[in-house]
Amino acid sequence: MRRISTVLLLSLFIQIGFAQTNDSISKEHAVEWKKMNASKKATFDWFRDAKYGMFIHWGLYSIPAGVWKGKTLKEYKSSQLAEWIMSSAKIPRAEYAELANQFNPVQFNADSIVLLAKEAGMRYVVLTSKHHDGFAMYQSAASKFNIVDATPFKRDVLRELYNACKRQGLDFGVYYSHNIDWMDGGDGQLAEAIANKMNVGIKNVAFGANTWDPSPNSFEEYLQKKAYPQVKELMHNYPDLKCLWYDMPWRLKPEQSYEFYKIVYDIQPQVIITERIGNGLGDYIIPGDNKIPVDANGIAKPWETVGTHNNSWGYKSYDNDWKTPKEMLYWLIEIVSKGGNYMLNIGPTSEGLVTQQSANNLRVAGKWLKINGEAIYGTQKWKIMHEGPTNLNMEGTTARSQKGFKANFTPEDFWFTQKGKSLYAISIEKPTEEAVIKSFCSEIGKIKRAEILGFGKVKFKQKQEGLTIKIPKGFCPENGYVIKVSF
Ligand code: JFZ
Repeated sequence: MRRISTVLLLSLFIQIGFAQTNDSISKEHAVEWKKMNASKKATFDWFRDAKYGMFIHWGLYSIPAGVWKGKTLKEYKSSQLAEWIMSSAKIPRAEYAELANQFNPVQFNADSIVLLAKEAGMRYVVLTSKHHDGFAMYQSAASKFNIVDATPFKRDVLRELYNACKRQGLDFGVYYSHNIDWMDGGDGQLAEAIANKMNVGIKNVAFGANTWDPSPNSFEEYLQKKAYPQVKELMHNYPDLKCLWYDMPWRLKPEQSYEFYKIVYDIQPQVIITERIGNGLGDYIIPGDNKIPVDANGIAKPWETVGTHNNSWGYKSYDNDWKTPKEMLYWLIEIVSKGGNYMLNIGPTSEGLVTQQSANNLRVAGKWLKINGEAIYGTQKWKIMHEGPTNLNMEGTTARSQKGFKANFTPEDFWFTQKGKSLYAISIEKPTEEAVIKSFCSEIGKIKRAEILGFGKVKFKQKQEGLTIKIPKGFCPENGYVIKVSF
């Protein structure tokens, strides 16, 4: 069973790299794109400084929560992600749509979720405004299949989160599944892809398409009547967004990707767009889900790793493999030391609640950030990213769910960042009596001052072999600490 899902997911990952047709956008559009992309500098600067965000996957799939007709996703032998249940269990559209009648998350409170993000030390929030199931989590005039018109709840949760972010000083963006729409997306251009021989050498050309009960309309009709209008509504109705998280462009054509870029730009020119818009037209790179690039130096655009908190994006009732606070901190500092952003996901339940364990872990990591955030926010990568024996290769959601997260961090592990004239050495382990940071040897210049964040100035010796610091007696933080040095 495990075998099967590994193979499926592996082939999925391989295909995403080939997800585009061979042609590209017109020359005129390429020139236009460059101009639009270059005009977004202020948002890129914001993005690079913000570092840590909250992803929220929430929709009708939180009701089945990984179980359909008494069978878990495991038994459906396809994607194990809870938000993929409509596809994995091949649920007919009309039957899936009935979930809306039950969706009544009366315990949802936007302010407490945003407060949680804040306590976790996150600087921005991105909500799934519409996922692959086609259900909009906001009031949409373009499709009645939305939370206000189709549920007894009748509240626009996107609006509520948007407002709560404004009140509490966090930035906001939206995820929008532009290409995959199992409810209204027709065949997702599958027939055309086959006719154009896009399937040559590829195992599953139908990936992401609704093959079990596709809507009778054409994909073009879906674009014109639902997808483009919905993106326009989002841009008109929720001003000052930071980012638009398009996803899964498999089979999308270059000019279609371009249109998705342009309609956003025309209404909110500052919004930066994920690589997954397709066809190379993104403003920032997503190296993969739960995946940290081994070498980030070659990534020319800003980038963001997105991570699940357990091993699913949407709420999955039987997955309690939560990242511990230390694991979260590891992901964050490894990513930040390589110059990227980390957006960590929560998947609220169908009542609108965040699992207790998930919230607790986020808050513990947030406490660390309260003290040590100076070494994270607004920093840049240094010429050295890490020293010490720990060397993990974070290869994606499936790998983590199957192998688990096994790491023995040591007091010799340090990750580095820089800001102005200061360097930061970040540890996530309890210190021993003495800290030795080899990369801070005399060669890098004379260190004038050393300090432990949240503690104060400390004595140090800088030699050819590195910097040695006596750790103050009784200083023993469970999840590590930061040494700041200035020149
Ligand atoms: C996509 C979605 O299908 C999924 O439900 C979730 O929303 C996630 C954030 O994004 O899944 C992907 C997309 C791309 C890769 C992996 C999973 N990839 O490129 O490795």
